[in-house]
Amino acid sequence: MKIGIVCYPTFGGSGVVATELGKALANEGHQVHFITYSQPARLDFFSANLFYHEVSVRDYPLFDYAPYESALASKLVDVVRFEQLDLLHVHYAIPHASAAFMAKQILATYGINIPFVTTLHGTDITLVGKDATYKPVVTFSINQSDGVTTVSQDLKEDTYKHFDIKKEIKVIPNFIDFARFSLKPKDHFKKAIAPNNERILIHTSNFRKVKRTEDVIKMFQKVQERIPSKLLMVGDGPERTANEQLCRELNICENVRFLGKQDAVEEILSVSDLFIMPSESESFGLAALEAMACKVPVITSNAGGLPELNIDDFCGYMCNVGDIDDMANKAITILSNEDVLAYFKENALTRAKDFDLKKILPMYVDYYNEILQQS
Ligand code: GMT
Repeated sequence: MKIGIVCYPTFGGSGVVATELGKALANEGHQVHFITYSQPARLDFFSANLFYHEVSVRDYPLFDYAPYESALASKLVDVVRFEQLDLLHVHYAIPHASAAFMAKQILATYGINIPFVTTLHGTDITLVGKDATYKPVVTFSINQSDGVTTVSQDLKEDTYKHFDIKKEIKVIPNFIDFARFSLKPKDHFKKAIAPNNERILIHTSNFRKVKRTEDVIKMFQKVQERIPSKLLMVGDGPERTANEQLCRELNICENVRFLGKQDAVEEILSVSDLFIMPSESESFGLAALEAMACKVPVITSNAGGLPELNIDDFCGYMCNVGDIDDMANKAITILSNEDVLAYFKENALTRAKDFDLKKILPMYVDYYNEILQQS
């Protein structure tokens, strides 16, 4: 197959899933064309089956806001025509699904029928898409998609609840590539971070409000009072400065390190004992899955699709959103006994294996074939 992939080429979860999916499809012999405004973060190598087409937006003094959606639709028309693509797969509804719809209409005037699949990732539905500013366009472009997938059953139900959707939605969960995410021998990291063999807790995210990073710090403050421990905060975003300030107020700075964005997150996860994800809303929780693949148990909220990933009292625990005391108590349960910790670590890996790329990739390929047959 010749597949065009459209995504946000940033560090966000939807861009990561799109890029990893494209790489895996290319490995299987499909030809994959990424069409984005910059090179996706994890696509910095050569592969015979991978192509990158940059969408450049012309600036003009008249524009307060450059019309990215029109530039993307025009680029899609160009790439589909000249690379003879079979199918487009757009990740994140806004503005990718509506740009694909526009491109499809234009291509029809050339006698070309190109089906497009839209994958909804979470905030395109739960936060941004629901907003009246975008809702009519999101509803229309989902209904016009030839195929629609969500990354969890919960997101599927949310989509039907908040939008007037006539299309059947297929659930295809996030996946993990064990070739990259697995326990790495990084003992020297561990010694540097926790010289006295303290437990290491970790959080990775884009530090937006929805991630409730403040809860991570507040629960950690309680944990470190009972168990010698360190906290690693990986990533960057709007809440980081306030979080650093909170650490000063709580007088725990010597036990907390803000590492910023990290490429080799699997190496840092490999020295960690517990991953914390207290999100207000989370359609799947890819970052938690990455941790589990590196044998790190997780404490998550029970929001959104997290119960479809985290099994309570097996690979970690789930707590109500904002229940910092419960999160701290459960963390102490996992961390205070060597055997208990080993049990949860083993189970984290066992659960992650349910989302092995090798199991999930065929679901996408089968779905593409189904859509191609219908159109
Ligand atoms: O988590 C983020 O803030 C990034 C966001 C995105 O769209 O880039 O991630 C969403 O998509 C991921 C991949 O499908 C999911 O694993 C995340 O749970 C989801 N984030 C939210 O729903 C908040």
